[in-house]
Formats: sequence, structure tokens, C-alpha cells
Amino acid sequence: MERILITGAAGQLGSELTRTLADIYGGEQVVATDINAKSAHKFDYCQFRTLDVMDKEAIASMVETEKITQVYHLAAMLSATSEKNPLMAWKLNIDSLLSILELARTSGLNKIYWPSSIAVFGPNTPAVNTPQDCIMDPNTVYGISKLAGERWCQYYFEKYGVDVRSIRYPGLIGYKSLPGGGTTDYAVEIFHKALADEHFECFLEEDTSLPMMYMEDAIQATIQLMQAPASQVTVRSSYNLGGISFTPDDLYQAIKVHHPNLSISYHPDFRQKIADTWPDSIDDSIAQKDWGWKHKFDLETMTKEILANLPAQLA
Ligand code: AKB
Repeated sequence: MERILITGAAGQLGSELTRTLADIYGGEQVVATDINAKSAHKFDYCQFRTLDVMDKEAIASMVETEKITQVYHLAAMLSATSEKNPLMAWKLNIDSLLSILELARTSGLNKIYWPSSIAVFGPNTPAVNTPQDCIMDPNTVYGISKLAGERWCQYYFEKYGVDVRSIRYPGLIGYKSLPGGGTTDYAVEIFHKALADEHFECFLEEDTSLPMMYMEDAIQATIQLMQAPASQVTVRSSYNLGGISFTPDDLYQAIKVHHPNLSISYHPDFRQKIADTWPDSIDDSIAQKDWGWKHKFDLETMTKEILANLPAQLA
């Protein structure tokens, strides 16, 4: 029987992934954790514990007392916040991953999931249809920490046989929770402005193309990868995953079809520099070949789905 621990469960990805894991394994087998105790009310369908991932003894003791078999280690500082706290971001993103990899090496954990990001790519990476293996020269602290984390994952797999799996997520867009501190956050915020009939001031230029993905696709990919037989998981750093690529203007036009009054202006800030070093689009043919990955949502279907569901979420 699997017993699942999720760190950063109250975050944008965690909020939705935890629910799916509880549906698959049963709420009583899932322990959602977050540093923020105020999030507890969101997890009435599973167990919730407060956990600071910098406290490695606390993680080890929770894994032992809860008889955990799999950890989804989602707690991290995202790209924009990391630029404001570089050393803290490095410590949080890397030390916590190393604590969990060490725990997997020394205890009975049988599988680890850890998210990487398109931020591992940099200014000299081929920007269009970015391949799995290519120049990776991230110049953000978040990207540097994710690239180092990928190397650690591969190291623990090769040296110690730790079954750690990972995906390089594009910008994730969902309606159930807000992202916090990322460069792709504009693509969620614009929906909130459209529904509130408010003007949207975008912090990226109108023609900045970035790889993005609807949350349902991201959750599906994560579960597919984690359930794939180990023999089919040929990438032990982190899998490229492409979804849809669009610019702020493409998204604005797609929302405007349904909300003709939505207005937008562009005031790029420091996040533009980050976005400029990330790919426009991603080649995910290895994920397709290895574990049958295929995204379902395009820009139009994602837009319709969010606009249809967000009002109930906000009510
Ligand atoms: C961010 O913008 O920092 C994240 C990411 C692409 O990893 N959404």
C-alpha cells in the first residue's frame, strides 16, 4: 500500500495534485504538508500537517511515523521571488531536495517526485522547439537551482538507485489556485481581471512567447510519469514537457472573444529579462515516446474552461 507525502501542498500545483493523489490512493493514505498552517482547511479530504522543508529531522520523523512510501516534493521558491532572495532561494530549493534524496537513499521510500522547470534553459539555449539535451545556461537563481537539482536527481538514481522522477514544467495555468512569485503568473492574473471587469496591466511585453500548460494536463502528465514502469523512464534528470506556447497578446485575444471589454496595457518589469532567456516552445518527443504523453488543452479550450469554472471558485 502506498503512503504519500506532499510538501508545498498548498501551492499552485500542490493544491490540485494533492486532490488527484487522494482520489487515486484514498485520502487516508495522503499526508499534505505545507509551511503555512492556515492552509489546513483546504485539506479536509486527507491528512494535513505543518512542515518546514528546511527542517530535515522533521521530514525524516514524519516519513517514519506516517510510514510514507512516496514523496512529492513541491515546496520551492519560484523565479521572480528567487531573484529577490537569491541565497535563500538556493538554500530552500537545493537543501530541501537533498534532504529528501538522502532520506530516499537511507530509508524505505520507494519513489520521489520533484518538479523542474523550463527555467533550466538560458540565453544560449535554442529557443524554438527546445530539445531535451542542449546548451543549458540559466542565468536566474531559480533556473540554476533547478538545473543543479536535476543533476542531483540523476546522481542519486545512478549512484544509489533512488527512483526519482521529474518534469520540466512550462508556466502552469489553472483556476483553482493562484501561483506565487513566478514569471508566468500573468497568464493566471489576466483571467481574474477579465472576470472582475478590470483593466489588466501586463508585466511582460505583448509578444513574449513562452511555453505554458493547463493545470489538468500538468496533473495528468505527473501521474502518468509516476505510474510508468521504471523501465520506461529513460530520463532521470527531468523530462521536457511542451504544452501550448503563446504570447500575452495571444491570450488577451483569446479571452477577449468571451470578454470583449477586457483592456490591457504592457509595462514590462524585471520579469521580462527572465522571460527573455526562456524558450518559446519545447520539444517533448521523449516524454511522448517513453510514457505516452500527449497534451489535451489548446489555448481556446483552456480559455473556455477557465472562464467557465473560475466564477464558482471565486464565489
Ligand atoms: C515561474 O514562472 O517561475 C514558474 C516556472 C516556469 O517554473 N511558473
